[in-house]
Amino acid sequence: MCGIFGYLNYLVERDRRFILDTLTNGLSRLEYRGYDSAGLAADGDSAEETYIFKQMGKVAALKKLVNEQQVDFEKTFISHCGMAHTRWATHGQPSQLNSHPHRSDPNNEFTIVHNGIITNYKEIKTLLSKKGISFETDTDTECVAKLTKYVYETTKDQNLTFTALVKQVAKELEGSFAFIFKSVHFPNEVVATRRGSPLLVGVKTAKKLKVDFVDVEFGSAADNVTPTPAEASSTGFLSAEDGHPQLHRSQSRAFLSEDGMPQPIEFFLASDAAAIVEHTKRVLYLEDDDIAHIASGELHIHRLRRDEGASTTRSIQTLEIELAEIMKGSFDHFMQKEIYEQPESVVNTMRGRVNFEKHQVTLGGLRGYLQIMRRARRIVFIACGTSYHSCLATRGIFEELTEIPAQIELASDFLDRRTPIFRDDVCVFVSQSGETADTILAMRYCLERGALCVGITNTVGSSISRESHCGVHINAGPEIGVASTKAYTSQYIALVMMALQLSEDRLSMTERRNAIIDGLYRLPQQIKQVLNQDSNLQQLASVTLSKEKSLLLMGRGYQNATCLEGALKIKEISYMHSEGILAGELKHGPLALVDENMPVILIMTKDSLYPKVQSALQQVTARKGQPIIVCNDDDEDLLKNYKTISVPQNVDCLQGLVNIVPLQLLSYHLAVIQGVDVDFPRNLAKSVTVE
Ligand code: UD2
Ligand code: GLU
Ligand code: MG
Repeated sequence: MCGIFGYLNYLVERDRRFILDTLTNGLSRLEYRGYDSAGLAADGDSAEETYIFKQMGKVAALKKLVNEQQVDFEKTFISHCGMAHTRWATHGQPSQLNSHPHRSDPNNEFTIVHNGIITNYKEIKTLLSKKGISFETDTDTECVAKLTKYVYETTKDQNLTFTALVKQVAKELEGSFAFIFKSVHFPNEVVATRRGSPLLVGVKTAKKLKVDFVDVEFGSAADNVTPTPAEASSTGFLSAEDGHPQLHRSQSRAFLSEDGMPQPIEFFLASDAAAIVEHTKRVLYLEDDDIAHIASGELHIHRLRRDEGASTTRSIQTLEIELAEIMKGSFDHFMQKEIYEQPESVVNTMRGRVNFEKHQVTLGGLRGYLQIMRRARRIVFIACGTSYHSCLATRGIFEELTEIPAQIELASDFLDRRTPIFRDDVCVFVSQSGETADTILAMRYCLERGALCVGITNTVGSSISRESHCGVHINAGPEIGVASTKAYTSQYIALVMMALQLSEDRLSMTERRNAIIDGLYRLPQQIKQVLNQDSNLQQLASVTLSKEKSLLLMGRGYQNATCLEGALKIKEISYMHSEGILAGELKHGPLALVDENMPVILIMTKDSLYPKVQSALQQVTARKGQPIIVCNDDDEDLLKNYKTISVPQNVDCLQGLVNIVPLQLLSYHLAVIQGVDVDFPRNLAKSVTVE
C-alpha cells in the first residue's frame, strides 16, 4: 500500500548528497504505490546519530525539505545505511508526524519504515503504555518501533544480535507488513522482514558474486548473540593473520570474494523492482517471514523456524525488464495490474475488521454511530459512476439485513432535484478518491440539513473523509488506472461489512450473516480462480467481440449492478457502445434490439432468481440471439449448450464480486485490441473534481 526503499553502501565512499538523492529518487519510483506523505532516515555526523526528515505531500516536497537542511552535504561515508518511505495512510491522517520513518524515542535509537497494517497494534500499544511508554503518532507502525526498543532494553543482558531482536519483535506482530529496521545500536546494519507485503533486495558489486543464491539460516541459539569484540576478531574474516581468513560459521557464500577479503558492495531494498533496476539488475525476492540482515557487506537470510519442505536458498535473479515496464510489474497497464491485485486488495479491506472464526465484523469508524444509524428512517446512498454501482450492488443486502429503507442516488441528479433530506436520514457517500466534486457537494447539502453523513473512501485525509461525520476507509491502496476496478470490489465489501455490522443485533439474521462472512472468506481464492481464465477471456474478446459495435449485458437482482458496471467498464475504456439491462425489463423495450447480430452477455449465476433469468435466456434465444452466459462452474446444462464464462459460486449478495472480474478483464482486452491507452482513456480523469 506504500513504497519503502533502503540503501546501504559498504566500503564504497559516498557523500551525504549522493545518499539522500539515492533515497529520494528511489522513492520517486515507488510513488505510484502511495503519495500522501514521505520521509527518510539517514545517519547524522556519526552512525550513533540518526536524522529523520518527513514531509506531507509527494516525494518532491520531501526532496525540497531535504535540500533546505543545514547539514554538510559533502560529508562522506565509507559505510552507511539509510531508508525512506512514501505513504498511503491507513492508520492516522496523512501528516508530517504520522509519516514514516517512525522512531522508538526522541533520540531515534530505532527507526523503521513499514508497508501494510499491523492489526494487533492496539494490544501492543496498551501493553507498552502500561510500561510507561508514550506515543506521538496515530499510526499502527509506531508501536513496532517502540516495541523494538522495549525488547532491546529488556534483553540487554542477552546481547541479542539485531536479527534476533527483530525476530522477537516480528513474533509479536499480526497483520501484513514489510519493514526495514535501522538502529544507532547497530551502526551500518539493517534488518528487513516481510509478511504479506512485497520486499526485495538488490545487490551491486564490481566483481561477480561467487554464487547466485543465499543460504537460508535457521538460527541456532548462538546466532542470536552478538559476539564480544574479542570473539568477533577471532572469528571475523578481517582477523586472519596468514591472509587466509577463517570463515565465520555463517558467512554467506554469495558474498565471499575470491581472496576472502571483504569487497565493496551496495544494497538496495525496495517494495518494487522499479526502484532498484536503475542501480542493479541483480535482485533477491524475500519470502514471507524471511528476516534479512545486511551488515559488513553481507546479506543473510534468517527464518523464524524451519518449515517442512521449505526452500533453503533464495536465488539472486537478474532483472531483464526495463524501468517503465517494471513500474507495472509484469503487467502492461495499471488497470490490468489493479484487476490482478484484487485477491489481495479485498483482503486488505477486511483486514482487522472481519473475524472469520467468530463471525464478527467491526468497523472501527462506525462504532460510535451504530445506534444512530439503526434508528434512521432511511439510508440514502449517494455516489457517481462505479461507486454508484457499488451502492446498487449492495442495496439488496442492506434492505434484507437491516430492514431500513435504502435509497440510492446519483450525486448530480440528487442535487438537481434538491432531494428532501431530514435529520433522521443517514446519508452514505461513496468515492474512491474522496474528492469527487458532485459527491462532495451532495454531502455538504446533506450536512446542512442535519443528516448523519457517512463516507466510504479509499483516501485517508480526502475531503469526504474529513468532512463526513464518520465512515470507512476501504484500504485498497492507490488506484491509478482511470477505470476503477479494485476500488469497486473493495467499496462493495465495505458496504457489505457495514450492513453486517448494522444488523449484528438482529438474532434472526445470524445464520444469514454467518453464511455471508463465510462467503467473504472464500472470496480471494475465487477471484484468483477467475483470473486464471484470463487467456480464455482474451480469446473471447479478440475472436468473438472485438469487431462488434455494441454489447448488451443482462441480469437481474444482485447482478443488475454487475451488468451496469460491466457495461460502464466496456464503454469507458474500449469506447464500444455497451448497455447494462435489467433482465426483468427486457420485454418492456430492450428486447427490440435483440437479433442474431446483437452480442449479448447474460449473467446467470445461481441464486433465487435463476428461473426468471432462464426465461430471459429463452426470450433472447427465441430471437436467434447467441448469448454468452456467465454461469457457475458446476452448471453442466449451460456449460454444455452455450458459449460460457464460468465462475465459482458464492453467496447471492457476494456473487457480484466474483462476476465483475471477468467483465473487467474483458473490457481491458477489448480496449487493448482497439489500441486505446487503457490507463488514460479520452475525455476522462481519475478523480472528477469538477461538477
Ligand atoms: C481507524 C484509524 C486507525 C486506528 C483504528 C483503531 C485512520 C485512518 N484509521 O482505523 O488509525 O485508530 O481506527 O481501531 O486513522 N472516517 C470518516 N469518513 C470517511 C472514512 C473514515 O469520517 O469517509 C473516519 C472514521 O469514522 C474513523 C476514521 O475516519 O473515525 C478512520 O476510519 P477507518 O475506516 O480508517 O477506521 P479503522 O477503524 O479501520
Ligand atoms: N499502516 C501504516 C500507516 O498508516 C503504513 C501504511 C502504508 O503502507 O503506507 O502509516
Ligand atoms: Mg471514478
